[in-house]
Amino acid sequence: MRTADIGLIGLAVMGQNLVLNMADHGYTVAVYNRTTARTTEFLDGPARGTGVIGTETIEEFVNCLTRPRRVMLMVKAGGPVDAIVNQLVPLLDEGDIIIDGGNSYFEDSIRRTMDLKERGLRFIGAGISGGEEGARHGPSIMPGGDPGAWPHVKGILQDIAAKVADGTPCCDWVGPDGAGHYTKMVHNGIEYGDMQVIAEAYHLMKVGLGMSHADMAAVFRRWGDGLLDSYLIDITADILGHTDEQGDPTLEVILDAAGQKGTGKWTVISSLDLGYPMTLVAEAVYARVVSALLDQRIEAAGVLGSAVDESGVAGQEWGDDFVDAIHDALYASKIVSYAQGFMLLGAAGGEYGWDLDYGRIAQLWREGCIIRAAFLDDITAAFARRPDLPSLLLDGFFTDALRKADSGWRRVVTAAVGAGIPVPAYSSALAFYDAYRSERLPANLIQAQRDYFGAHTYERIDRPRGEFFHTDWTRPGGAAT
Ligand code: NBP
Repeated sequence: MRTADIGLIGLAVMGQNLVLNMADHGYTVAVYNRTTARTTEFLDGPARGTGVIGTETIEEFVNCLTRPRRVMLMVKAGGPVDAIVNQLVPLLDEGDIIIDGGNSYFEDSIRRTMDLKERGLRFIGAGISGGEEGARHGPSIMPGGDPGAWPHVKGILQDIAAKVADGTPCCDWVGPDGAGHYTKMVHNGIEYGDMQVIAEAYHLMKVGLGMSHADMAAVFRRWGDGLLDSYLIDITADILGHTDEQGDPTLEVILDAAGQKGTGKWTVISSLDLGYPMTLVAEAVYARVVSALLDQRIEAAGVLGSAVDESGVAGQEWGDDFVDAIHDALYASKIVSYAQGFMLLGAAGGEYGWDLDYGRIAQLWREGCIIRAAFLDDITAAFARRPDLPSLLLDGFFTDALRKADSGWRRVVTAAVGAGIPVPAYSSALAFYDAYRSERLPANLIQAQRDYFGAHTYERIDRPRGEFFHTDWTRPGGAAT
């Protein structure tokens, strides 16, 4: 019987492409899929001639793996992962390894690492990004889980991962239990933010400045050669330049109701749980939610009247260099978004006991994944300068970048508000930036109100932290206690 270096379960789009990627790198892969027809189609189609071993039962699959067995799951996240794990457990031996490469919720990965450890098995929750193309030719891989498993899968996962220019793989050990899937979740949250800041630029150029699609595509191409050099900017230029058979922009026939699969929402929920601001990603998630209220929006546009004049009239006052100001608003907002993302990773590291290497995480995202961007090198450099940097906004490079972008950013938000063009990501990022750099905020009033109606007490600026006071607010000069 032929033996396989690794086995993969789940032959949908991601699984098939990862198998072909592994085969390209000289690994023999055994495959199993719940629906056998899919396995047969794969073996007769894309996998023909690759040496991939097809199996029809999970027992046959397990029996052809070299030890310790390495089983990668690429099935739908949630129940299907537990279903397959439960089928595998009785068939595996001590020390065997299960790698979940799907978009699993990090708390499930924490649970699975513990449960499988108790059964003598080793679990890895590996976030994988890059979609079909990444899976086939080199994704970003963020593995976490049982550290004892890592040496046994490191070679394969780093071989199939994307590489940065110097050959460093976009795959490295992130940390224990759920750390890999948490990092992937934050990656996806940031992806929501990146997409929204680009969408706002398009909206301002289209309905504010009345620019043609060819001109907008050219702007995004130019931006892609500069500070904003990234995959999402490049594909946006392609999308804006795409026309149908009649020569009309394809983009404009696409219904403006955005979908989502939930990882952005998970990121925001975690940020609320940990008490850390993820305001830009939250706005990006809500922007999709608002877009999906299509029927209500159409009714409201009739009743309330849309503020947006699509003729480009709004932008007549905005000045010739307004496109440069949009660039600055986008760049500054992106800096805020990543600063928030890394602050959240820091908070999660503290909460869950993960010793995360933030500079290395930025490099895991440098190639292969959807948020890949030159900008990530600046983040790695910032954490090299100061590994315990509390926020990217405190690093000199980003401080300078924000100072330079400041006036354009404010100009864009002000103009957009004046014209009734929603820019939730740019404006919330600006609000966060202004709050973050304020020595004093009006939270003293919030504390006073809380104390007034609920006797929640407050701390004083002239006394050490941790001493709490209460005022009887209904009596003039009421006693402080
Ligand atoms: P899907 O998420 O669409 O999952 C389909 C696979 O899950 C099929 O192989 C299916 O088997 C299997 N499956 C299901 Br559904 N329920 C099962 C069960 N109870 N027991 C066994 N197998 C079951 O596939 P995908 O789009 O390739 O994504 C795989 C994972 O990778 C997901 O977690 C996804 O979120 C993640 N991911 C996807 C992308 C992407 O671009 N698509 C990118 C990054 C990460 P069947 O053939 O018998 O129905």
